[in-house]
Amino acid sequence: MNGMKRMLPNILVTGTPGVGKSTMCRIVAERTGLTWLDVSKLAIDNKCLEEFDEEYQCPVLDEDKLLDGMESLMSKGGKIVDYYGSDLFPERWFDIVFVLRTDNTILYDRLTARGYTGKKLEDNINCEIFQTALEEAKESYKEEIVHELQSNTSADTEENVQRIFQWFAQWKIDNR
Ligand code: DAT
Repeated sequence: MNGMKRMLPNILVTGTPGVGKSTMCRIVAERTGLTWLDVSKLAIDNKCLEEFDEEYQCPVLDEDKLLDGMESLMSKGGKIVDYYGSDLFPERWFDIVFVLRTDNTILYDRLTARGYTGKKLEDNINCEIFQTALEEAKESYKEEIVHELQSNTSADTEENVQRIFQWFAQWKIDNR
């Protein structure tokens, strides 16, 4: 941790687009006072998106620029980071990692409602089927800090928020 202990923990919330990361992070941020960092939005705001990738129908991310911009925020602690990927971040940034999961048929409807079609829709559904986000998180962080959470219903979201809130409360007791 750079030799410096954080006053508050950093949490990573990852998973395929549409699984409910931002929905859950918004509520966790409200209840804990942690600052929600939506990395996709941060990349736009910090002008980290470059030329357009025709195959994937999305802009190319300047990772170094993004990470440089995030470093000072993350070293202060107290962030809940929301991103579909997890292998680009330094391992030392996070105290715990949650991977949200959604049943394929439910995710299909959510992404369709969001306007996803064709290859983009298919690729994202395949990522969920092959649990790409979970595997990536397990390869990038210690397995014991990586936790899978179901996110099919609003009751699931509430349960997940409760669980994170409990973990946060315990972290503060253990680290005071
Ligand atoms: P993400 O940030 O992972 O892309 P989101 O939070 O924008 O996902 O959610 C996508 C849509 O699904 C949005 O319309 C809210 C809805 N949603 C999110 N989590 C849900 C849940 N656990 N149960 C039902 N709907 C959910």
